[in-house]
Amino acid sequence: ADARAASTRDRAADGADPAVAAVTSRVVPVPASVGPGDGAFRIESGTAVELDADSPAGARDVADYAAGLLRPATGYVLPVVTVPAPRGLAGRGGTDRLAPAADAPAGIVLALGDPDAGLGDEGYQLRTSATSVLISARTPAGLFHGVQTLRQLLPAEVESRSAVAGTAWTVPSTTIRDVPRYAYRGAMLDVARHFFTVAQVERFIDELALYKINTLHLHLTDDQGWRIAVDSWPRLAAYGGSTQVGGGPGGYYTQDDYREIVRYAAAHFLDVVPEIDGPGHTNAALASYPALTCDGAAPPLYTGTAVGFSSLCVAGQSTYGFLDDVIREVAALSPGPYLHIGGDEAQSTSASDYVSYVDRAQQIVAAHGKTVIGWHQIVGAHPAPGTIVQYWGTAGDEQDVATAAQNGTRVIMSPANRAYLDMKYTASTTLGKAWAGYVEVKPSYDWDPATFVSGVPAAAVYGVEAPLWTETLSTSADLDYMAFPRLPGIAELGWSPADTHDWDAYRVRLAAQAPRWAALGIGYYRSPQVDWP
Ligand code: TNX
Repeated sequence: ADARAASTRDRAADGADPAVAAVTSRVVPVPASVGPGDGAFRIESGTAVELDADSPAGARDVADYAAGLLRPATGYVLPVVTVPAPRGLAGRGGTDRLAPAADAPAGIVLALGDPDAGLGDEGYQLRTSATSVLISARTPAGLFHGVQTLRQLLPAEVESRSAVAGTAWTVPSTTIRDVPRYAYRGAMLDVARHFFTVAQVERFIDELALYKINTLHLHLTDDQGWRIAVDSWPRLAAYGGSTQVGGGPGGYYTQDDYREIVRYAAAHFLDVVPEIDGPGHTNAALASYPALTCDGAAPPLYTGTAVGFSSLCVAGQSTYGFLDDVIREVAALSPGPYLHIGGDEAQSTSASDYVSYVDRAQQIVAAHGKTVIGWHQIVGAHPAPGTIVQYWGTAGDEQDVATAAQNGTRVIMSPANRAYLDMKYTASTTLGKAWAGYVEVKPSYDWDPATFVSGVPAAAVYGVEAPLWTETLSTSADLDYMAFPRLPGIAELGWSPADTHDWDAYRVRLAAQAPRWAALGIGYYRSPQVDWP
């Protein structure tokens, strides 16, 4: 019954263990290891969410979050209660004491501690008994991920925002020990081609958190719009943010708006990675400040969908002052470690200007205390120690990326023919693009980040990211339709151990998510590759 004795795949493969199947047939990403529990737990009207009285604020926040998730559908009070330390939870984090003390209220118990010293920054254990479900972790992030698993172990109606009568809120009997495969598990939202409001971004964050994604990459600037207020260059947002693809009004985030996105993301244990793309994809900036162009003439704002036509004047007098100001202000708004410098499709920049821009941008980002991420073309410059590149090719044979990775550059995997959420599913998908081919659900899941690019050592792969470009997408319903059902598959590639990878098993638990999406109001593509309920 030791969860560590066998991997999820071993247990699922023997097929004989219904306790394990109760988890592996429902939870995405599938947990690293699953075993039987000490009893099924049922949330009742008197259930409390418990934590140690001396728990830090981060753990209390997760307890409040968990109670807030479960209250609407259950209609229960679900008070968050603290247990005095002497009777407290420290011992419950251990592997031997599973159940709360006999006099403790039955409950959902959140315990900070590292029962086996292996849960790391994001791992957790979840153990059920007839009287409790105990989630233990070394960090609040781990507790939060454990709560997402608990959520998926409950009936899908738990996602309803109004009380649901007649449902037994039962968690199957299980013991789970779960740690992520990769530290970086991202999704990108392009808010430049179409602008998305703070509320729309927060809805997207909710969806990412459910699948244990820990990074939101925001593509903040492009030819069609500049979406973040920069106090030292105010026309970037005020003018450069005033339209979007198709000519709509566009928009931008004030610095307070952006802080709110960062706060909301942090409350869901996601970091925000801001991207300031350059030297290409910069028409909105050039239109706002003619001093950034080589001929001193501002181009008009752009509302089409072509790429590769714009470039900052790399040798121009204003360019690096502009870049330093922008990076300084954006870095100051960003508690996370990363800042993305773009670097893709610079087809209107000479090769030598490109190298000088990327090298200088890396220095500026470092001077403002952040680690650089850039699209993988930046390997053509001189990746600084620590720089991370984001691979968005399709072939997997890019020798320059392999060489950089062998020399220490880390790689985030976003192969466009697998991980791009804006690719059409089939020829009849009305939204999206098809330059990397059609990407049905199976190919989007059925690849290995560790081996996709030949010559990139597995240890150089830092994680995965699913980019959502928005030339063709302008509403939350559009985003949902392209992200679901592919986003959960990329999330599973990022979280679950490689040896759990199995399309036939995955498609079963993916199908089990559909009622949850229905309750959450997420419209999705009903791929014929999945037997939807
Ligand atoms: C390529 S991916 C781009 C974007 C487009 C996207 C559309 C990348 C780094 N650049 O500018 O929006 O394709 O799929």
